[in-house]
Amino acid sequence: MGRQNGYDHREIERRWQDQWDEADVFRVPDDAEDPAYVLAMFPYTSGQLHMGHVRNYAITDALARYRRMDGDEVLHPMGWDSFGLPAENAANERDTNPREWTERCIEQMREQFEALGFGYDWDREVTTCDPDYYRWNQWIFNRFREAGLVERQAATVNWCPSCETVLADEQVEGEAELCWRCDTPVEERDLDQWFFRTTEYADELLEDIDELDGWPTNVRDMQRNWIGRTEGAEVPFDVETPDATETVRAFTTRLDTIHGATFFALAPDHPLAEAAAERDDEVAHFVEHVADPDGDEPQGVATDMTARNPVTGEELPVFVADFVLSDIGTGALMAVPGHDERDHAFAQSHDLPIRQVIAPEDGADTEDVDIEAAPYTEDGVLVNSGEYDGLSSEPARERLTEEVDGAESAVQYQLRDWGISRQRYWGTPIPIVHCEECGPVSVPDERLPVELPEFVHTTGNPLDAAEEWKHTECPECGGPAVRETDTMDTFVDSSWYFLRFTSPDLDDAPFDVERANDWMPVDEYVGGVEHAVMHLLYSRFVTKAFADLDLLDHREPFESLTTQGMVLGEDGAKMSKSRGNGVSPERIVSEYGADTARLFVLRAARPDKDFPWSEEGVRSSNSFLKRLLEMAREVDPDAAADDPDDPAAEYVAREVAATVEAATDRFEEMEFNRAVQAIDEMVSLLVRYRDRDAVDSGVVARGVEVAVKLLAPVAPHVCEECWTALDGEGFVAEANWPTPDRDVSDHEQAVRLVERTREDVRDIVEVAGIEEPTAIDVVTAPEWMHDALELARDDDGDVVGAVMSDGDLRERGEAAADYAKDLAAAAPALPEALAPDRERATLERAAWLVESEFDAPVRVLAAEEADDDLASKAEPGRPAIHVHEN
Ligand code: ANZ
Ligand code: ZN
Repeated sequence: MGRQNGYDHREIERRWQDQWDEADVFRVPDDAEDPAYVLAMFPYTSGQLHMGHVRNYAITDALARYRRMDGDEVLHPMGWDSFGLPAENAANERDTNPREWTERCIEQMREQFEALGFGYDWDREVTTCDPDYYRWNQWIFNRFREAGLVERQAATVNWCPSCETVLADEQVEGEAELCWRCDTPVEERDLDQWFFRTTEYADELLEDIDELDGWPTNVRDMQRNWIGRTEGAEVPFDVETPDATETVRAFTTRLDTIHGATFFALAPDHPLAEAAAERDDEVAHFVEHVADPDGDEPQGVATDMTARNPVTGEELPVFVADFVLSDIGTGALMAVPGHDERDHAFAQSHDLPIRQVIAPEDGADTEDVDIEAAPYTEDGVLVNSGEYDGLSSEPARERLTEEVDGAESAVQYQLRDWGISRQRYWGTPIPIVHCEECGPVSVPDERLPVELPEFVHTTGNPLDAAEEWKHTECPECGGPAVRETDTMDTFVDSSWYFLRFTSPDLDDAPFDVERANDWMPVDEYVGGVEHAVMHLLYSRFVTKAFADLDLLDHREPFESLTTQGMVLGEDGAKMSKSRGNGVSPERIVSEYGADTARLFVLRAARPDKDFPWSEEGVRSSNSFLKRLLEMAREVDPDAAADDPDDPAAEYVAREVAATVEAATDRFEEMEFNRAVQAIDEMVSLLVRYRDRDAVDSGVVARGVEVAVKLLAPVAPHVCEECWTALDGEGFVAEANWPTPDRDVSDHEQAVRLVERTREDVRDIVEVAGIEEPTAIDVVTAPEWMHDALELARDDDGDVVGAVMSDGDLRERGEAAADYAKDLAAAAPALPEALAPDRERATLERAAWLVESEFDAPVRVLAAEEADDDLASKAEPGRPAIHVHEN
């Protein structure tokens, strides 16, 4: 069957997969001596791999296999991110339950992974929906709660009044915000929700980004923005209510504008706003019905309170306004319509004064700015600000922070605590029991896991409907109590799974502290950029919290991060069902084999770049593999390859050594595309060399062996097959990574010399219209020119002087003087040239390439051996050439 493609990929691939498995090639001991941890973001269990997955997992597999051959003990595990809403939806659509559905998906995906030949240590498989895994989410919840990192707060959620349930954001459809099940308009509700206090770590999460130099810049920037630290000040305002004077602090980034404050505003749920609502129906109505911070027009309502500006002593009206958010700063602000957009809009709609207190730095003329028409929001120079007039914004802020009574510098973060409550079935039950007497009580560790009850099809949260499960007794007082029916956000599962892989079967702790310390941090983490913020930030938070709980010595989980680019459709657009430009991994694997699929996705581009699918590229990857296998089957594996006398053989041997070096560097950088390119070029050279008359078969055998080893991380099955043909011992997957068997430090210069010489020959043949060259002379420059070049290169001023101050060179007379002038003209960009003997040896070794191209014998001559006219045209790095013809 698969034979039509040159080799029976199906048979070969299955056979090697079985053999790796039997020989435990990818098992890694717990206590490795040279631990390397290579990890791909584990997949959500949708049941289907797409090309993006193939690429993601081919990247880490190639890296892991390379590191293993290079001597590391590599942890390269795989698991399943298997909780989440889609399983629940699928179960509802299909009359099954989320667990069965998920298990089927896992089976399918594991088979697909195996068919692709990914080398995972399956003994370490981790499945987040297993009670053996999620009990540790609960254990972690308990530890975090003890450490004060868990909080229960009211939060606004989507509520469908008809289904009587909370909806996830993705269950609210369209502009009209309708329930996905019953099309009822969704309402907002404040419910008590559980939070992990990520904000406790805001500073450290931000600061440590600076040290993540193995991470892409854009991801680091996205994390910085997400945390969103702003510096400012908090200032106390005395607020007069009908009953008392209260001090309310306001956060501001623009203390320099305080003379321009013309009103004061409170968030609708600020305690003083709520108190005002009790006194005033209009305020009450606004607080309950109107407040909508998403609306465009800022809205608000006046109150019976005033606030005293601590600098000017002015009485300012106090409003309750929807654009003041309760979880930013203090939930209260001083409004400066002259210099802030929202305050300006609000002032215009409520007919409040707009005052300019900042003028542009240059000009400093208030008349340049029409403050009624639009706010001036830049920094500038203070005006209308009493004794502060004339100061620039920045120093004014500093002085005011010092001089205003009770003012203090303050920072404000955009980062919020992590709301982990989900009103859904398919997740980790939050281990809390609500007791009327004791309030929310943690389920003690020894009663974990709190397992999910049986799934029932219902409109609301199935946990709410699980009456028997729900009613329990209070762990503290033994009285009747009700279980928490919220489950955890699935990002909790993925925030620490990389630790579980280090001791997956441990049953008295989530992970073994010592093992985790050994393996962590993950050396290379590879996944989609869509996780730049949430997953990666949560994982960093959890790692830091564990470190503070003495569960880990590391404070960052991922040393290096690669976000892989997309595999686009053949039309260059994102693969999608609607465009019909998708390519199924299953078809490619069955038509061409796993090795071809892997080779294609790795050679197409660097891991972080997008690239379009190309069936042509797939076919050419496939022929490359066929050719390698044919060569491996052809060569004589016993031929020795030590020191060939033939210069051509030596040329090839050097190219092989240089390829080893180049490909190794590329593997280190994960530039698999460039590694493959180097291997590809070397194989082409081997083919050309093999087809000559006189061949050193030892050199060819060594070259093929090297190609097979270098390609083994990318196309492992074919390479095992080649390895067997080469009489290799054991698996190529376990063979030693090759090292260069020759010094190739001058390889780059040698390549440049040979390339240039070949081009010069081509030019001469073409320009002179030579049809049948009979012989080609290549004449290298005399030694003294090399000396002159060296002197010129070492000198950084007077090149001619430097060259002519040398006695031997002076004796050369006019020839030396002319060359010195040429050098001076070209300086300082003087090329490095090989030493004369190396130059000749290099050309002699490469002569066969020229001979086979022009079908004429090549002589490499020293200047002294050639006629003067020709010799005088030679320069170091650029031999003179004469092409003879009949
Ligand atoms: C006076 C002022 C004058 C402000 C001015 C800005 C410009 P960023 O920079 O986004 O962090 N603010 C304070 N508390 C707020 C809250 N709870 N809800 C909404 N806005 C609030 O925002 C800081 C600025 O947002 C603060 O600086 C404050 O307005 C407002 F010409 O104070 B500013
Ligand atoms: Zn109780």
